[in-house]
Amino acid sequence: MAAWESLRVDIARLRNDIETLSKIGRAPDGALTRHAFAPAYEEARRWLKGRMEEADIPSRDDAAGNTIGHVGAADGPVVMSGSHIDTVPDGGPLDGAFGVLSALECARVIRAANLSAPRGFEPVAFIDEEGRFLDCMGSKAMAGRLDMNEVAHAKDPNGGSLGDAMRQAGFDLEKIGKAKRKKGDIAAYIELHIEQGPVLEAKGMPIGVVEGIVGIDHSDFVFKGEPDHAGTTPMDMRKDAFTGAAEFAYKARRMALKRGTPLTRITYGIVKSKTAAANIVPPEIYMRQELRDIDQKLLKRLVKASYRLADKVAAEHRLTVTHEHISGNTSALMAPRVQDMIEGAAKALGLGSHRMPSGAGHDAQVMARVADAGMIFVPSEGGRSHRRDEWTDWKLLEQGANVLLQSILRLMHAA
Ligand code: HGY
Ligand code: MN
Ligand code: MN
Repeated sequence: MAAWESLRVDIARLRNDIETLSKIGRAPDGALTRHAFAPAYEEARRWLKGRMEEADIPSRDDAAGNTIGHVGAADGPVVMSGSHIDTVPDGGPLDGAFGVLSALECARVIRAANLSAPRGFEPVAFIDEEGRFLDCMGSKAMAGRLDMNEVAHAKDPNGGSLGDAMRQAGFDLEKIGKAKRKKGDIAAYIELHIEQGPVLEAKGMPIGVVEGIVGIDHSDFVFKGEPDHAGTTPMDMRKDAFTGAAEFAYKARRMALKRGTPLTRITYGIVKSKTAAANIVPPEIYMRQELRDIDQKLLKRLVKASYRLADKVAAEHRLTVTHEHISGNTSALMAPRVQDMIEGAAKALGLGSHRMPSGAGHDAQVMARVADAGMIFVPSEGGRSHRRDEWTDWKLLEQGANVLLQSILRLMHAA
């Protein structure tokens, strides 16, 4: 047995980091929100770099705003691991943060062990995984997969531009292309994450080995009618944008259930009425549609079908509708050799594992386009995530972080 096989994470140190980071961006009402490039995010970034500095781990921010450390071999392809430290609005303390802070903990253990592995290791915090501006923006920049048209037009839900947000945080949108890493730079990418769903807990399984990650499409719809008096305009003489939008959402859901797979998801998480008045027939409704599936071709067909359905429903309601693709993520399979390594590392630690798909999007699906990629899941309490009571027991977090450490070490020593 190689000496590195007995290395383990320090859960007290990792716990301290998770608890500290969970206070950065926490409002007095308890909501935890760290949007990419916002002041709370930049405070978290400074704190993270400070933690690396304390552990003697050199770190840098790339041109897109990703934060990257480095330990071990100075040259050649690296093994990379991380996730994101941005959150959804009023999000949980573990989504993304657990993966970044576990990668940091692994870097500390590897740094202290003074390994002579052939490959170096880089912990990373990718910017804007949650898509304040663009889903997985940081990993897309690193993998050279940014759509520059989307970048130029990227706005947050309040209309703020990506360029302005980057400038305020000390970055330059014009230089974002410089974040792309050279081909062959990254030998493998591995990400540890909470499952964010109920499967592992229900199975009583401590470790999930991700086989593939769903593709995601975000599209905007605007239904337009007429702003008439809500009391005097007879029901059959209105052009009520909300009624059309609501019928569309209901029918699109039915269509996705009928034509999709068990992994198809359709969600309208942002719906806004232009007139905020109870006594005006709503003239304009904006909705963002999110569609997901692991079958990328089916996903495309469903998106197109939703556009056709919107046209049909709008016409039936004497409304107009526009639909526009905003951003997306391509589905990806995880590399079989990394899946095997994760399974082997779990087994060596005496832990059972379960192979499964991911219905959540992750930076790993972008990195899979330029490196052998893999993901480790730990159970989520009650399957809860994207909410403030998202949680996982410390013991399970420790086990997941040790599987990550041992998988990284295997990858660093692999030929
Ligand atoms: O939306 C997602 O699936 C991920 O949490 N960003
Ligand atoms: Mn998330
Ligand atoms: Mn996440």
